Amino acid sequence: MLKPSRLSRGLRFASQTPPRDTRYARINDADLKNFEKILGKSYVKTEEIDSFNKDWTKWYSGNGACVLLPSTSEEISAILRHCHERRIAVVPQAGNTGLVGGGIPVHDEVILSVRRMNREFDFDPDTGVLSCDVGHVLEELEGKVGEFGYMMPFDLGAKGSCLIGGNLSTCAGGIRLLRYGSLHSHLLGLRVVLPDAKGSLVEFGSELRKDNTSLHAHHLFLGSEGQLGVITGVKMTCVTKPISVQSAMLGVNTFDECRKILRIAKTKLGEILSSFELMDRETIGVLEDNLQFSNVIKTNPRFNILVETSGTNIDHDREKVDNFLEYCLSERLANDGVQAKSAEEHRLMWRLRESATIALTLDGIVFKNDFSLPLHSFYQLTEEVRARVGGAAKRVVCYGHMGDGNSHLNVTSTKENADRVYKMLYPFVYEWVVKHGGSISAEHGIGQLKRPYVNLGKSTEERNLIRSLKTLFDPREILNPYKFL
Ligand code: FAD
Ligand code: 2HG
Ligand code: ZN
Repeated sequence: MLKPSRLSRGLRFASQTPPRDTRYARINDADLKNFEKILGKSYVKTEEIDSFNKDWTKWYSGNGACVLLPSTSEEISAILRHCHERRIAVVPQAGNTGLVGGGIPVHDEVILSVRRMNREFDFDPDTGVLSCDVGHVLEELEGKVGEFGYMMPFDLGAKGSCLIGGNLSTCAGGIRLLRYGSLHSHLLGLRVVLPDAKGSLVEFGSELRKDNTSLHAHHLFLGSEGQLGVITGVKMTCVTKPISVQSAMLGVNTFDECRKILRIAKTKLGEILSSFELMDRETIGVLEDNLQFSNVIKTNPRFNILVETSGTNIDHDREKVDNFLEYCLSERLANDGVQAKSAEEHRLMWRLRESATIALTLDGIVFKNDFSLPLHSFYQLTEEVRARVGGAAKRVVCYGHMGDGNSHLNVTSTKENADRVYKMLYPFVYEWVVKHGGSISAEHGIGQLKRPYVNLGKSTEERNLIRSLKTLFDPREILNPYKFL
């Protein structure tokens, strides 16, 4: 018989864990034998699976007793057919870098990892269309399409570990969205296996840029967090790799000035603007304290803005960035401005922004947030939270993709204070965001973290329609249960 997992339940606030649904079968030896018949013995793991049962944040740990590692859509179809018949709950998992516990079992769901789904790779340099399996690591895809003079239309700090399947399932955002739009702008088609009686393998869309011959149903899977079907392949557009990438940092006194600078960046940098990121003073503080990094801007400004441009002409782009900086300084919107003059300086600027997530983990407990907010109230929430939690928290920091209105407000605390800080934060921040016209998930998703709050601001009609869609795709509700659908 299967041994129970030795993992602890991790840090989980009791109110967020729904009880195990007894409609789901517990897997037995006969199930394992069947999985072994489909995949071969080596790809049905029951030992040393703790890393699949624990998420990146270490907040969530499941008791999935078995990890399945298929390498083809047909194998996934056979697995889902069996799980449908036996009503076994399944959690799809990709690179396991998600920040909301979406790819981790809540109880004893089987973990279906797509890590081995990385055979197909096809790229058409004329159209820029990529067709591939979903188990490719984002950074590796970036390198592969790079050989043809293209790049992926999005980029994340987790690029070295996350897989394109996970990116699609979370509808990942990242630092290039301002320029290239969301994954919806690039998706052309998907291959999906449904958790129905047949384990149906469905090809949605095509590799054509323009194809209005059906409903664009594949878009439903973007951001569906593994609750509608298992995505096994994708067809999407890539973008041409810029010849010139320029970065600059500005030191700014007030958030109001940051907003003005964003508008100026849009007009003065225009078509070459590719990122507009924010880090407040406290974010720089955590980088200095926990990673011993030093800021590129030496005057310890209240806000740091990191601007990037991507274009085709180095001299032209540098001149544009120079003019933009000069304008911001002469208008006294910024106190400081530095343009990266070398690849090393560019790397140092981005290292600051991309290391914030890691630096915070060294504080102890981290309460992560991922809000879309109208710019006029973007930083107000951080200030209110700072006043609200007072000395109970270790740190309240705000960074994020300001150009897209996406704030990553993170609050850290000691283990002893965690419960207190949690209660001060939730549901206060979620209600605040909805009241101010924002969204409680700009890019990371709902997962386990935000599940109790997913209906905030949503109408009954919308919720009912979405429930019906779930039932249509997953009639026995076996795929990623206990999550938001
Ligand atoms: P996983 O974590 O394995 O899974 C994520 C979700 O997708 C789960 O619900 C899972 O069930 C589902 N899933 C996975 N594969 C499939 C599949 N084949 N079919 C159906 N469902 C599936 N996110 C951003 O949006 N922007 C950022 O800038 C960003 N930066 C990050 C920086 C760091 C340092 C870290 C650790 C994370 C960051 N993230 C960011 C969050 C995370 O990297 C993304 O959500 C990423 O898209 C998850 O990909 P993954 O392969 O790790 O997926
Ligand atoms: C980022 O933008 C990621 O760096 C992670 O989305 C955000 O650490 C976070 O909260
Ligand atoms: Zn982000």
